[in-house]
Amino acid sequence: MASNLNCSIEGNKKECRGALIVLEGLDRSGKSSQCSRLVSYLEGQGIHAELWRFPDRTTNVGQMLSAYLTNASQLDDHTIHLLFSANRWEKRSLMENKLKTGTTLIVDRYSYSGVAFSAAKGLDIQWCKAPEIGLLAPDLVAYLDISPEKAAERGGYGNERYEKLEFQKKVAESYRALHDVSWKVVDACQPIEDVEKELQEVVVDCVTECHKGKPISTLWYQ
Ligand code: DGP
Repeated sequence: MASNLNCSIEGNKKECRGALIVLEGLDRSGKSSQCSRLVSYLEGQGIHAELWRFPDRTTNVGQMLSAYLTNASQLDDHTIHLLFSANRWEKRSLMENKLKTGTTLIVDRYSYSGVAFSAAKGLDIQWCKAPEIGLLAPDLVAYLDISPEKAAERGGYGNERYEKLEFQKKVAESYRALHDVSWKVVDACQPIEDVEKELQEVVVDCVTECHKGKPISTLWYQ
């Protein structure tokens, strides 16, 4: 089955694009490890995949975000929200090119983090969603589900701005308000290999659908 997914675009005959797959969840839910594992797995199956993450701290905007997250700078909540969104917008056309030329993107956080973290501060959820309109819609959102308390037990948080139990509880509430039935919710408290296996199955199905020509769409769905 895997080799059938290895798409060839020779002669531009075969409809083939990569999938946009987003992993979301609280801090310490295991997203980053699972994203890396997924990319290795897909590559092993002959599916070209890249690991992406937001915020992308390498750009000018990303450096402002990094300074904010490490408490080196202070910014109004609305301002930082728009900067997080800008950080996704500055990558939009590259993402689209990658997808169209057959690369599957495994993305560690996306617009859902943008909305969940700002709504957790009390900003209106519709206002938070607005700047994300027109970004590429993921073909799959996988949510690594863990309680804030359990996540906090995992080796502790670092020193960044949002890594506090009380705030993570509010983020969890925002994710609950934001999620819909299309999300694949995975119990992140299972052994790491079980989480990995569950993700592999849905991701391969999603990549297959995209290779068959599922159109690229934009946010938001509803
Ligand atoms: P990470 O590099 O995944 O550890 O993310 C850094 C922190 O930034 C983490 O606490 C989650 C938060 N974050 C990620 N994306 C966004 C966003 O779009 N908006 C806001 N407000 N916070 C975000």
